[in-house]
Formats: sequence, structure tokens, C-alpha cells
Amino acid sequence: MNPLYHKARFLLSAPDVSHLPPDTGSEVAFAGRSNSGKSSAINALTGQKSLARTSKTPGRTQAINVFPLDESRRLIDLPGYGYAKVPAKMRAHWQRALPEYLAARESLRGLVIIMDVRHPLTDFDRQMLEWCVQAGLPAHVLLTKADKLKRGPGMSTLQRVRSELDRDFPQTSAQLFSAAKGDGIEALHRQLDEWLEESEKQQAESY
Ligand SMILES: Nc1nc2c(ncn2[C@@H]2O[C@H](COP(=O)(O)OP(=O)(O)O)[C@@H](O)[C@H]2O)c(=O)[nH]1
Ligand SMILES: [Mg+2]
Repeated sequence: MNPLYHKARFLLSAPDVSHLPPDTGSEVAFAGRSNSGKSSAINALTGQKSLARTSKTPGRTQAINVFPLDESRRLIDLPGYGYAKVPAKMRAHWQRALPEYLAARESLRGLVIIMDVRHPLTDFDRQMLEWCVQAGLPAHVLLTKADKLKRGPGMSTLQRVRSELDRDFPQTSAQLFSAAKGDGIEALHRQLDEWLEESEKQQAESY
């Protein structure tokens, strides 16, 4: 149990990257296809039932939600991609804004990409990973809804995803996760710790 993540609270919903809080301290962003289980993963990792809203019918709202953990660290919930009912104009906007955010945001330490374990590495996911490579940003893949597969098929999906990542997107790690069962939370906390605590140290050393 890591109490830092349980301190997460909702700060604001930004319609655009220009409305994000000042680019200081450190943050980790979460991305994923609509309905992949992103909101459920954020709720599970923060130990809060309804911090990020979850729904069975994905919404049209496309905004960035900001969840501070303390004065200098935050989680960033990016708009879900690949949702057909999002108006074309808005889709075009995020298609431009997301890679810009990944490349320009100084405080951004890494990206968690949520994928349904039954449908990993879609074209959208690969696009996001490509933008991470271009931005020199590490990524961590959560294969969520792992409770939907038996242990054997789950493990072989993880192995297959890892070998594809090794080939196409080195610097990217992967794990199984289940918000429903609470599996994989500790491994995710360790990855977030590495990104958020390392940068705290770097800041301390630079004074
Ligand atoms: N079985 C199972 N269902 C999940 C899990 N995570 C999310 N879901 C379900 O998947 C649907 C979409 O989840 P949500 O978190 O809203 O996805 P988002 O659109 O990516 O934010 C909801 O019906 C959730 O209850 C999981 O770990 N296991
Ligand atoms: Mg959601």
C-alpha cells in the first residue's frame, strides 16, 4: 500500500493543454482507448471508488482531468481515443494537441497506456507509443480486465505484448492488471514511484 496515491484528489478538468496547471514538479499521464478501463484503473490505483468517473457507455467529453497527489506531483487523465462518436473537429484537435503535450511538457515523466487485455496494441495504441518514442518519453502498458482471461491465456498475452514492444518500442514495460480484482496495483505503484520519486531526487540535487 502506498499512501501517496490514496491522497489523489480531483483538481480540474482542462478543455485544452493550455488550461493545465503550471508545468512544474512532476506528473504521470494515463492514456487509452475509450472503454479500455482507464477510469477504473485510476480509481483502483488511488483506492477511490469514483475519483475518475467510470461508465458502461463511453461519453463524448474530451478533456484532461488533473489529480494532484501532493504539492508537486500529479496524475493526468488524458482524453480517451478511438471513440467513434467524438466529433471530427475535436478528434483532429487532440490528434495535434496530444503529441504536442507529450513532447513539450517538462514535468511529464512517463505515460501509462491502458489496453483491454483482450484487444492489445491497436493502431491507436501504437500511435500513442510512437509519439512517446518521438518525445523521448518512457511508457508502461497496463493490460487491464485481466480477470476476463484465465491465467494461462493472460500470461501468454503478456509475453506476446512484451516481445512486440521489445521489437517496436523499446523502453516500454508491460504488466497485467485488473481493477475488478485489484490485481497488479502494487506493480503499477512501483512504476509510478520510479517516475515520480526519481524526479523528486533530481530536483533536490539541482539545488
Ligand atoms: N471485468 C472487468 N471490467 C472492467 C475492468 N476495468 C474496467 N471494466 C469495465 O469496463 C468498462 C469501461 O471501464 P471505464 O473505466 O469506464 O473505461 P474508460 O472509458 O477507459 O475510462 C466498464 O463497464 C467497467 O466496469 C476490469 O479490470 N475488469
Ligand atoms: Mg473514462
